[in-house]
Amino acid sequence: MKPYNLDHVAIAVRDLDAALGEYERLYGVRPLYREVVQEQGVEEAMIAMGGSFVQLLQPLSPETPVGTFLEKNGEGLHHLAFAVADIAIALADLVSEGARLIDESPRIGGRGAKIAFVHPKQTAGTLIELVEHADGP
Ligand code: CMX
Ligand code: CO
Repeated sequence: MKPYNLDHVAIAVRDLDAALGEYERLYGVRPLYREVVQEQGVEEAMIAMGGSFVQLLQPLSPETPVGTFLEKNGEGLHHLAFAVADIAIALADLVSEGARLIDESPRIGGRGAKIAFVHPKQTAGTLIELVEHADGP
């Protein structure tokens, strides 16, 4: 299932309004959309930057993945997301290569996309998300 295209770079933030304010003031960009994704325990905002996106993530509570991350590491890079045309094929391909999947089958993320995560310990401490967009890559 190649190629993998960079879809977004995700940053964990404590205060989404404040982070968006800084992005707008410094870089003149506003989010394409903001959405609460209960299943992932986040409120997210997606900022278009050329061909890919910056995703800002604020946890809905401390015991969510992003809440735990913030507690341990503070604000900063949380994951990279790679867009794929067919996430089921990509996951099967990764399993056959010995990938350490967090999600063996896809979950639903922002804007109805199918998403799945690969463990950060396998790729130089970087959490990887796969995304299959509902409206195509
Ligand atoms: N990037 C890099 N390393 C990370 C990490 C991240 N985002 N999150 C955790 N880790 C590291 C920790 O530092 C820890 O390392 P050490 O063992 O060296 O201390 C190790 O992974 C285990 O972390 P933990 O704090 O004990 O947390 P868990 O194992 O309970 O959970 C993870 C980690 C990655 C499995 C969990 O965060 C997860 O399932 N993430 C996927 C879902 C997610 O992140 N959703 C939010 C984004 C939604 C979206 O993009 O739409
Ligand atoms: Co993401």
